[in-house]
Amino acid sequence: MESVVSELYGVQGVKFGDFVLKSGISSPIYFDLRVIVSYPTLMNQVSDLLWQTANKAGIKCNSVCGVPYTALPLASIICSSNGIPMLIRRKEAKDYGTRRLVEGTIIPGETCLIIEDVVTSGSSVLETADVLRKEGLKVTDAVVLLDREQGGRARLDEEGICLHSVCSLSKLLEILNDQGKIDCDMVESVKTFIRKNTCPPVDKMMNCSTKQLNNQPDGGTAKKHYKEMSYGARAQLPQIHPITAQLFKIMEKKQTNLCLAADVINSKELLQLADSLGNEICVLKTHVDILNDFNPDVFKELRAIANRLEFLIFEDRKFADIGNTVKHQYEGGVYKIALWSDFVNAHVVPGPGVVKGLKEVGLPLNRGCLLIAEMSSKGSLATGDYTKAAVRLAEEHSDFVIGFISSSNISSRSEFIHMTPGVQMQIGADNLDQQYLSPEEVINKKASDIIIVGRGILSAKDCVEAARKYKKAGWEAYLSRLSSVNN
Ligand code: S5P
Repeated sequence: MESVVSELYGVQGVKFGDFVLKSGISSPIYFDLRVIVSYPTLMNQVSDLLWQTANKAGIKCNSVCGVPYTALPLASIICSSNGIPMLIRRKEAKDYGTRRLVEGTIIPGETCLIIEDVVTSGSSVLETADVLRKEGLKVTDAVVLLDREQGGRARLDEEGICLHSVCSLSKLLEILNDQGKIDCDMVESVKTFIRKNTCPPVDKMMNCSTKQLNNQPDGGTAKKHYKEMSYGARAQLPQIHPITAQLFKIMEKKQTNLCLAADVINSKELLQLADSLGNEICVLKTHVDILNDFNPDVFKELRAIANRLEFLIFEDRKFADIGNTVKHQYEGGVYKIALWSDFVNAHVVPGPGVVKGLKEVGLPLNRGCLLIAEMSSKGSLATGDYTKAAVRLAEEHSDFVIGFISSSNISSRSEFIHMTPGVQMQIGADNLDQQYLSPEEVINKKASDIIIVGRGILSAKDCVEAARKYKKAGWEAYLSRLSSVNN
């Protein structure tokens, strides 16, 4: 193993320095094991070690599946050298209609062994296990080249998966230190980083205070997920999209989970609302196409207010066309939405193309997108399998999709945000089939994250006072949700 560790260091599969992770956290160590595909001898050695580890543990399996993408070629080598059937998990379904997520012959009831390169929180292994289990396969073990010792083992254990690692991070540090490749200061700095960034087991997390949870980077991606986690803690999750992280931080700092649906038809009124209610909200939602007097300067001003008062802008465009069309609708036309809107939303009815099209424009600009998984209007067709398909689509495009428009919490992944429209203090309906739930119902009972309020605020005599009332009600519902599950 020593020689493999040395080789990994030599090909820069493991690097030391100052790296900013996707979550924004600064790390002294970085793994990029994708590079090993360029070194066939090393690939064979790593595959060999993985298989030896499985054998030593006495694992019996009918097939092997590598977590995409880095572990795919490792699984291929293992299967080919040892005569074992392989399964390939697709990250993206080939066709949305038939949705084959696993390629290969699946015999329900058989056992499949998962192979992975690096385990941190365990979420990638769990995702693959979920997909395999949904196909009727048993998943009881996973073999990994490197365990970063950040809580992944305990989390997988809770999900009935035993993790076997070829090497732990502590062992890797020891080997590289013995070989004189890193000094003792670096070893300490990495160990300190790991200590501070370890996910606690779920049972311990249940006893954590909100403050403790805020310091945990990955406390809630496990079974007891974000119902128990503070917004601040979720901002630190390793897989979090930068927009969602920013949003959670704003929510925690301003103590608000209120989004204003600024459904006004006059630009001046829109800017005045943004200015006077900006302190109370985390998001301002626009419908740019209802403005009678749109001009691009309005959105320059709106952006300036958003930056000053710290809220995000969400253009509720509800894209619903083929990828090529939505790309133009998002980027161009009169409104140039991608220029000023932090995130947008899309219907999933066209299939993955709508997300792919929007992503081409939004990803380079660091924008995000919500998928409309449910609607607040009476008789909505977005229910059942349609809602589930939206969740799957979000999971397949989590580099761009930040969450959902939904009436409740519909995904187990803590990095997704849920925003719920149809909120007023009084449960009821309008005369055009809009249906209303209370902030308490939406945030505490249904475990959504953000209430979207339009006329509840806009029709009030004093909009600022009404916004404060909704802000308080939404925040109190959130606090009582946290305390009811963490006590
Ligand atoms: O299902 C939905 C989705 C959305 S985004 N139901 C909704 O009402 N919305 C939007 O939320 C709608 O377009 C409007 O801007 C806002 C609700 O406004 P209210 O006045 O009924 O609170």
